[in-house]
Amino acid sequence: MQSYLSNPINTRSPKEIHRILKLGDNVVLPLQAEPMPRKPSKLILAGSWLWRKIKPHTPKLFYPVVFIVAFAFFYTLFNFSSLVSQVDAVFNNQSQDEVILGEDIGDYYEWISRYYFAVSDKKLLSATNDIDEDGLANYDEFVLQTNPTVLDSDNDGVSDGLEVINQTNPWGQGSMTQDQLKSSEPLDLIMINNRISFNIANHQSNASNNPKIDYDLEKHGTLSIPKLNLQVPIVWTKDPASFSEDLKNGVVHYPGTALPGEPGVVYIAGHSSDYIWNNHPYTRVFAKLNFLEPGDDVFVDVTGADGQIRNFRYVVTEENVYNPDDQAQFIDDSTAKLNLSTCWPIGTQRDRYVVSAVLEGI
Ligand SMILES: [Ca+2]
Ligand SMILES: [Ca+2]
Repeated sequence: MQSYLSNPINTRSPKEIHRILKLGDNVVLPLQAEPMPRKPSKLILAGSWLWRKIKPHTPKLFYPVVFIVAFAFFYTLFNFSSLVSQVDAVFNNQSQDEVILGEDIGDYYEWISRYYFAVSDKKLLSATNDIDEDGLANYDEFVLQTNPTVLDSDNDGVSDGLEVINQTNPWGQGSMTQDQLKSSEPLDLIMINNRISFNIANHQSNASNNPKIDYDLEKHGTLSIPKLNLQVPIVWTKDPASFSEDLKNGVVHYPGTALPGEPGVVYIAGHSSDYIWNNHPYTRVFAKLNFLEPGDDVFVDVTGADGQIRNFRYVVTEENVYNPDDQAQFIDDSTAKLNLSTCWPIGTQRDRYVVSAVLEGI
């Protein structure tokens, strides 16, 4: 007889095991593990610990909690718009300076405070302000490390702004150094050029006593040059800071220069080129200004304070090339003159090409 030992139990079939143990053939042995007790999470432990601590004090805490919740509710209800504007200010309302300066903002304020010790006038210290009227905004001066309080840092008779346009060294003789050239690359030369001319024109006009005709300068004028098949809005600019924007809407009249029909020089500038990323209809509006000849007609429309449109006819007399800061292009008290101006040669900011016309009247 075969012993159990010679035939270990683990080699037998389940049916055989059932027979030995006197179990039925179809019995299935229950095989259920005891469920493991779940360990409470740290959060629940912390919560229950806190509750044990707070529970004896709940009657005392009830009223303060109700008060805080009610206060928060009514504060939000009554101050909703101001809360929204606060949040909006944090996320959206960056100042113009913050946008221009970006991560340079700390370095910029540290730099300009060396020149304006204990001055906190934001307008004076603003990145777009041109305190010394050399055509370079404070941020341009920061980039070039020129003095924002001095028009001509090296005292050679050429303003810092004009040195930048001419690519000469604002701190000494000769051309810009390689470092200066590299620093000046991101500067907006068109804007610098416009500021230079604006500042000169503004000084000129403040000194003159031209009688002023009452116009509605909120409404754009119109410049028409039949020979160039050109009709374009005239924006009566008030501030050099808005030059770049105004030039996207037409040609600009320099504030302070004469108005149409007045004695003196009506100075109007337009683009002959613009940066490639400035995509607007007036990027090359004055690119063909040099095709005008003596005797050609130029018409200017302007709206009077009474709402009536007045039309003036000017006739071309001469064409000249000036430096952007040459006062001669803004001064002529002998007659009523219109100067149409654009940057020259095309694609550069070096000079101003100026077509002059005198008032004929119609
Ligand atoms: Ca300046
Ligand atoms: Ca200089």
